[in-house]
Amino acid sequence: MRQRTMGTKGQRAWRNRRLLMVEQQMTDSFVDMLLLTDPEVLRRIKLPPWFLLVYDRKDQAALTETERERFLCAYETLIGNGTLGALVKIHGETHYQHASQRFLPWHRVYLLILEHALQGIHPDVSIPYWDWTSPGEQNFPAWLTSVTPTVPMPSPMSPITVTRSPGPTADLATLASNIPSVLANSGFASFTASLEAVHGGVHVWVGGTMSMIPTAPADPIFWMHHANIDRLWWQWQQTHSGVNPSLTGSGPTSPVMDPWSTTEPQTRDITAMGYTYA
Ligand SMILES: [Cu+2]
Repeated sequence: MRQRTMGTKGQRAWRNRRLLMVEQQMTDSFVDMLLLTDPEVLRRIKLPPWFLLVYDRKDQAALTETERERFLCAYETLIGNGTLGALVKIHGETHYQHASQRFLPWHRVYLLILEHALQGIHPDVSIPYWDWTSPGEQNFPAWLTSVTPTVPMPSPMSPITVTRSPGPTADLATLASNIPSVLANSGFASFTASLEAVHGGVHVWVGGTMSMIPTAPADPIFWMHHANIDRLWWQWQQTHSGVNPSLTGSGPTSPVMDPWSTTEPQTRDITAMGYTYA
């Protein structure tokens, strides 16, 4: 959806996004430069339709052939230029991004960083979500089975070659059958803990590279799986407004999503972060 004239919400979204990008020092691409432009200026100039202020993340099963190709092209470019390896390395470090209330906000920031990098290659690309809660998607996406890249890692780490050993459909269906009760949790602590547990089950179901924390993000399915987790959080947020992580300390309870300076309150509204789920 193109938003040429922004209301208060649009203005707030733009300001929040600009803050995020300045903090994350993500201003090296021209897409980012455009996103940082004052909305009043953007309103006056003509831009092609791919320049979206709030873009959609789409169901991977609904992507066109061209959308698949452009996603994979951008992903492979980031493998080649070292961006992906650097992000994989961060996931293997201790940022208390698992088994804590940081899990959802931390991965929300993490995905956005990859997504902006992808958009630096192809501005119309976003991270598709793999909706394994849908019976039609309870298998490994066929268009990705032959995508098993080797990801160079920052020295002195060895490159990671993606492998998988997906389990049976019935096991993925069993994992997915937990989601209604996960979404029925009314407190954030119980919601995130149960969602993280199901999420871990899907990592193990895919197997290989995805089953280990230090290697998982090398597999493109990692990002699509996490986009689905992020989407489920977003879905839960619709009916639990104001129910947020309780992060006030340091380490596992820090509100700062290190190694970035984005804080948990900045991750609460995905449209303010520039995206939504289709
Ligand atoms: Cu994960």
